[in-house]
Amino acid sequence: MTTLFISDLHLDDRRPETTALFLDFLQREAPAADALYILGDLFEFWLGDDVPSRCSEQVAGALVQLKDQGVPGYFLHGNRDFLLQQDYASSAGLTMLPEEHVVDLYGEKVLLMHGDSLCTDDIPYQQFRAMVRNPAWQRDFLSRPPEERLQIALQARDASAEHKGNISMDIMDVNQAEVISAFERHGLERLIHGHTHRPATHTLQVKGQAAQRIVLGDWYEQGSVLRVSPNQYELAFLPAS
Ligand SMILES: [Mn+2]
Repeated sequence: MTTLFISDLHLDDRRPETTALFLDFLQREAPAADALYILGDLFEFWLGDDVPSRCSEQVAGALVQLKDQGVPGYFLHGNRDFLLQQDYASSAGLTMLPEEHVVDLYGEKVLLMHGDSLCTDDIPYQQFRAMVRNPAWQRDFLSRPPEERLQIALQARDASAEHKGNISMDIMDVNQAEVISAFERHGLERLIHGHTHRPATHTLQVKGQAAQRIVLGDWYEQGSVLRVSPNQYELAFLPAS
């Protein structure tokens, strides 16, 4: 009995080795799991469900195959693939989750999120997030020709890379008050998220109770997975072959 959690794969046709590592994971490890949760940034960017890439098609095929083997897949948006919609999710057999989702893991309720909404010290990013999460902005973006969408996405990514290079590491991490407020909002003692690319298990106090925040790692240099079984949480790396 194991449930798998991953995030921040940032799949991109320019890095086929990461797609290969993920497809290998889907074939070797995932079929024995109870479920697979993808907590955002599965893809490096997403121009719309009508603009497929080689990796998005490969991944959809592999996830459908996994579902046929009896392992359901769940997806919630990251800050890179927030435009992924129902058409692609259906083609991949994925169930879409809201940005904060509570899952029952072997009797314990656990909060899942991507994690970018916790990084409230990064004000320019939060402004960008509010803009691109606006349905009117999304409708306008998706109505543009794919080539134009690509240009906008590349510009946004370059601006983000420049911005990340210019601000301190502390700002890119979660805001502690925001973390506590997420725990309190849901009345839970465990949170799993990604986004910060700082895989770790943090213990903290929320209203005098011990709480745990588990951060998934990214897949740039190697894979990262959280394996949850009754009474055990194992955060592990998947070596690139
Ligand atoms: Mn992210």
